[in-house]
This record gives sequence, structure tokens and C-alpha cells, in this order.
Amino acid sequence: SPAEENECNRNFPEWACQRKAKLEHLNKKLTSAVEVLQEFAELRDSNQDYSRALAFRRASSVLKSLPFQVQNVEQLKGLKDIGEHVKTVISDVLDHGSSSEVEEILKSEWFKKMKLFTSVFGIGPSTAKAWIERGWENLDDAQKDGCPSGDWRIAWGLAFFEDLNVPVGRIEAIAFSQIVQEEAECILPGVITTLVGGFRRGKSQGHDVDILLSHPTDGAEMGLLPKLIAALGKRGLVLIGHKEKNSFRSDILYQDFKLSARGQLDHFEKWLGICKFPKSFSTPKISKKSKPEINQPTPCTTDTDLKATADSSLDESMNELYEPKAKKTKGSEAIELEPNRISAAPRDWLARRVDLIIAPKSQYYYALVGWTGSKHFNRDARLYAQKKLGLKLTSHGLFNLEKREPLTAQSEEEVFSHLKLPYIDPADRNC
Ligand code: DGT
Ligand code: MG
Repeated sequence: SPAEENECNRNFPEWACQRKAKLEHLNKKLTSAVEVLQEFAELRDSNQDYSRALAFRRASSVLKSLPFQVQNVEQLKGLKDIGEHVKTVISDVLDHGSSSEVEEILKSEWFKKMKLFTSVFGIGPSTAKAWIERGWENLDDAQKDGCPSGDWRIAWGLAFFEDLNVPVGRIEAIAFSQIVQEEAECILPGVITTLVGGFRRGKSQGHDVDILLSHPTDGAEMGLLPKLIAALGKRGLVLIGHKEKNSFRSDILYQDFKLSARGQLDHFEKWLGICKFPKSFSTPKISKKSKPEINQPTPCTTDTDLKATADSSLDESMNELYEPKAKKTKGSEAIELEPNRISAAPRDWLARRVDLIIAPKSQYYYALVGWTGSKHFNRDARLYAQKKLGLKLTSHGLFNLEKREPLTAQSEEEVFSHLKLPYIDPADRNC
């Protein structure tokens, strides 16, 4: 009833991180319209667009958490994140089935090209804009020119564009993370492997597979990543990737709130890359006969193998294999030809984006929250921590900048209680 709705709006929690937002909600038609405006603003990416994008994101987040289906804008009375612009869009959708502003954007050539170009691994809005300014219409134009920046992500992203734009299914993601768990357990018994990102929030599909690794003993996780990549490589699962060293520095952290205000970057040791998922990964396990690969206990790398990969010289040669040979030859010819040659050859696997993140146990639960997302949940929780509590929240911890001390957590629940927030289940963080 209107009275109940009014009451609901009055008590509606101000922050997205205080609300439950399930994947399935009652106002999908409205949120998809608002999200087009948000995306358009994000792609235009001027300072003004940044705050517009934020306003649309907040509005769509409110719609996702509403316990009723909006049928007229009157029902939105009292909700502070729904501004006049959004109300107009919503009325249009409610009255005419669509919003003319949204339709215009969807029709615009600029938007279509930006969406296409930014869907290439390694391409952000600024490179996409530069491509458009060069007059490029499609990915063939980009392919023809090769990979002008010599960035390995773009070269491989272009060569495997089709594979990488087929959504990763939940079954594949689980099959792969089980293998990661097995291999990691051989290298570091007791290792904790968690499938994070959208899959942890209950999504059935994603654009990549995010896996967080840790170990109950702080520090034991050091050295795991290169061995793990080598072990996955031995199993034929690695196509290309790049390791980033841990760059966490508490002295820099305590300086101010501003660090990574716009970005989402953290400082964990990680591997960002592309893996080869055998097609059998996406076949549900039906009978023993059909696809035995992921059912059988898989022999993992032996102890001697481990010693070998621990050997630093071998480690180096492994790096060569799984890291781009950046500009060894003149220009970027080498990294351009290789990905195209591999993608054109017959193969029984799909290329999939994988992120492997290593967190020490002392930072693990914050990393878990950060890498579970959603992105808006993180942004909102970080802003909430700063504005309401005067604390800095990152994927590394929650920090009191004045006292220069971290608030440590032994569980995800404790992260929420430090934040003075009700615990929100991962499935309810789809805000
Ligand atoms: P997807 O893969 O399209 O289904 O969507 P998500 O929600 O898995 O998003 P994704 O894969 O871009 O990132 C997973 C979560 O991890 C997301 O909530 C944001 C967070 N995240 C991504 N990259 C970074 C990063 O570099 N640093 C931090 N702290 N968080 C990140
Ligand atoms: Mg993901």
C-alpha cells in the first residue's frame, strides 16, 4: 500500500552497504535503463561525467534494493538518491516502455564503438577514444594496425576476443578453481582457495574467474604464486599472463584517504592472465563415461617437480613462458604474431580471463570482501567508512589513520562488525 511504501522509503538505509541487494530484484527494467546512462557517463569519463555516473549508480542501487516494484514515480518519494533526471527516465520507461534518452544512447555509433572497444581485455575508455579518433570502426581495424602500444593484454585480448566475450559459466569456473585448489594444496598444504568475484555473489556467469588464495599462517603464502602458475602451466592450462609483485606499504597507506579514490587497485601479489579451459570444463558431469577429466582425482605436481620449480633458474624460464616477451624484438611484432597464430590453430579449449590473488591471512577477510564485490558495494562501503567512521577501508584492511593502526579481522563477519554494519551475505551484495 502507498502508506507502507512511504514508511519503507522513510526507513530506507542511506548506504548501499547497509542494504540487501539480490541478483534477482523487482525493478530490472528500470535499472537497465539507468545503467545505460551510467555506462555512457563512465565512458565519456570527464570530471562532470564522473559525478553523473556516480549519481546513476546510486540511483540504480536503490532500485535494486526496493522491496516493491515501482509502478509510478510517486512511489519513489523520500528516497534521496533518486534525483529528478532519474525520475524522468523512470517515468518514460513506465509510461512508454522505454526512455528516449536511453534509446538515443543505444543507437549512437560512438557508444556502440566504445562498448565494443572497451570489451577488449586491456582497453579502457581512453584507449577506446583514441581508436575512435583514428577513425577505427571495428576490431578488424585494430587488428590491421596490430597492437600499437605493444601491450600484451591488448594483443592477446584482440586475438582471443571471441573466446573472451563468451561468458564464463559457473560450472567452468568451479572446475578451474578446483584444479587451482588441488595444485595449490600440493605446493602449500593447508592453502585456502576461494572463488570470488561475481560467482561468490551467486552469479551464474561472469567475464572472468577471480580466485583468492591465502594460508592460515601469515607469510606462508609467499612464493606460492610462481609455483602455482608453473604447475598450471604443466597441466596445459596457461596461455599468457603477468605477475604483479606485492606492493603493499603501510607507510603510504597511512598518508591519506585519497589513494585509489577512483581506481579500485590493491597491492596484493597477483597474476592476471588468460587460461586455457578445456571444452570439457563446461560440460556438466553426467556419467562416468562422458567426461572423466574433472571427476578423477588428478595427480598433481610431484615433490621433485616442486623442487625443480622452486629452483630459481627454472623459475626464470617459467616466467619466460607465461609472461609476455615484452619488446624483445624490434617493435612489438613478436607479441602480435604469436597470439594470432595460436588463436587461429585448431584447439579444444577456450581462452578465459583469470585473476589469481594472493593475500596474507592477516589481510585475508578484507581481501575477501574487496574481491567479492560488487564494485558498487566496495565503493559505497569505502565511502561510508570514511564519512561515517573516519576509517580507511581497502582490500588490505580497515585503518585508523590518526592512531595509525589497523582493525584486524578473523572473519568476514568481523569486518562488518568493525564497520558497524549488519552482516550482509555475499548473495546480497549485488547492489
Ligand atoms: P564479472 O566478472 O563480470 O562477473 O563481475 P565481477 O563482479 O566478478 O567483477 P570483476 O571480476 O571485475 O572484479 C571482482 C571484484 O573484485 C569486484 O567487486 C571488484 C574487485 N576488484 C576487481 N579488480 C580489483 C582490483 O584491482 N583491486 C581491488 N581491490 N578489487 C578489485
Ligand atoms: Mg569477475
